[in-house]
Amino acid sequence: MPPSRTAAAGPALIVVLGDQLSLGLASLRAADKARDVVLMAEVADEASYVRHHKKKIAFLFAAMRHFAAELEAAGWTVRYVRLDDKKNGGSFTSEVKRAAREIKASGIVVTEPGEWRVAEMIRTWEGESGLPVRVLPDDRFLCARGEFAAWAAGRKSLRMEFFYREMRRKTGLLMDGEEPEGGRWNFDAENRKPAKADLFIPKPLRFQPDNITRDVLDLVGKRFNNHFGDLEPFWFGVTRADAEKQLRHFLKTGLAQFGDYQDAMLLSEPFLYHSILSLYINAGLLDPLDVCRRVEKEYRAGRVPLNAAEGFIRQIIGWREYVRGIYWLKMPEYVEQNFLGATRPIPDFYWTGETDMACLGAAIGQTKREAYAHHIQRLMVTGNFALLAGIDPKQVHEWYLAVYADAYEWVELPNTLGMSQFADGGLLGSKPYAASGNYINRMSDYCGSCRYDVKKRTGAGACPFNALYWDFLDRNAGKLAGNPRMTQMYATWRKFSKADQDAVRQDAKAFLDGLSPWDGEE
Ligand code: FAD
Ligand code: DLZ
Ligand code: SF4
Repeated sequence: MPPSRTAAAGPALIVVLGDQLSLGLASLRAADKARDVVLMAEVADEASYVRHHKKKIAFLFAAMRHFAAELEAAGWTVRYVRLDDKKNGGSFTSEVKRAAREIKASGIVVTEPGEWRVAEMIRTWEGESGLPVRVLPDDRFLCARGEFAAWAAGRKSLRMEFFYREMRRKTGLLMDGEEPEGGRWNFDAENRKPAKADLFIPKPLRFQPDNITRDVLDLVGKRFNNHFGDLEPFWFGVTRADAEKQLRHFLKTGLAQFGDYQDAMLLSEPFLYHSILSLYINAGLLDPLDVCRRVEKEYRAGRVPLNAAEGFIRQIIGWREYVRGIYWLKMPEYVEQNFLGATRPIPDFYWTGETDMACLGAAIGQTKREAYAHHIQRLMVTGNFALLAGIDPKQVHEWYLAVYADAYEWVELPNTLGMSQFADGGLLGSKPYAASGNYINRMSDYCGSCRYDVKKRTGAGACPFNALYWDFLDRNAGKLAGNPRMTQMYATWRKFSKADQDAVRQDAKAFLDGLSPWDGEE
């Protein structure tokens, strides 16, 4: 139901945000197609509050324009504000006020946004417009915010694994009656294989930009030229139909191997067996539950193994839902957390990609080109380095929010600040994801082409991850040595000779002192 109104009242203004591109959106379901007006707006404030990757802005604007056309074709009246429209006031609030006034709206309806910042903005709309504002729950997620808060209440530990089991039971996905399919909830132990470049590895589909997308590419090229990343070649899908094609392509060519090689990294294969679906799911072009049901169907039909189907479904109904729950449970304080007291500015090479550490060069170079890196690159290369080097977690968060096409704060922040930087002191993970060069060498082919020697801990040419790893443990012993999951690592560190410990400290300090902080210019 739209806001209450009399027979003579004007239409409701239905605000659809850039990541709400779903035909079944709660606010559209609540609207009267014959009478209400949908507002979608490209606004400068949203495009520039962090320096979003050019491809991310282009993807979202092109997807928004195509979605508006899809709504119009389905009979909706859509008021679409382009970034370069002369009267565009540059913010959600200015555009909502202007539209409400011009259409003589009787009220405003919006589905709850993905970000705290935008939720705070929406709170002001009633005062700004003088109209009633209805905010509807975003039921594209499986677990409502209140449901997550109820699950979390009174628990000592909010581990994802227990939440995930609830979601399996709730959806019935991969269940065998009351029991998990295959007798276990989690088959991760089977998902740790390194990959070899001679495997057959599928490539994500590449979509040709149509005229609508070409217009957006011209606009982004002109207006956001100083933002991070390459705009072209632009090959992302921008419609529901494109996203559906990529989903089918993944089910057919990638899913079966997804589990086995989930943690692997290869120089020549940025996408490996990953789905490249997060940008479509997060923008609303694919429904997460539908994606999971289709994955289960592949397993039930005997076309993919259980470790692949379970691993994939866990990422969506487990991790994705869980991080969203944590975000809304803990914001706004969450973004300020800095458990390890890390204060070093982010090094310039995160923005320039210029580093002679081959692993970081590969992950950041690929991020610049594609606005994409897979989970282990984000967690164990760029994230691990920032953690070991003691980079300010807020700066790390702003980097991740800007550079990936799938990044919205509700999903990016808990992954970065919590999982990757341990800045929440262990809410998301029981120990920091800290690793030396040995892990990267085991899971990738990066080290072979690096000027550093991954086998060397200290001295000329030693892999920087090695001294940094031990120095990280040493620097943070007061906070981490009591962690039962780190006992083994601290025991090893204590066995180092005094001279070896000093060499680690000295090399780490020299390396960290040599980092150039980013000065705002690429
Ligand atoms: P696949 O590997 O094919 O996984 C399938 C799907 O599972 C993804 O499409 C995604 O919807 C979901 N998924 C997987 N892992 C996670 C996770 N940890 N949290 C939430 N959903 C997950 N994901 C984002 O969607 N947006 C972000 O801004 C984001 N920032 C991250 C920052 C850091 C530091 C880290 C470590 C992870 C981040 N992730 C983020 C999670 C994950 O890296 C991406 O979802 C994944 O790489 C997207 O690529 P894909 O679609 O090929 O995923
Ligand atoms: C990320 C983004 C960008 C770059 N631009 C817009 C925009 O112009 N219009 C819009 O409606 N949404 C945009 N977004 C997404 C929002 O910043 C925000 O992340 C979501 O609305 C979630 O609250
Ligand atoms: Fe990265 Fe060290 Fe391997 Fe070089 S040797 S690629 S810096 S892990």
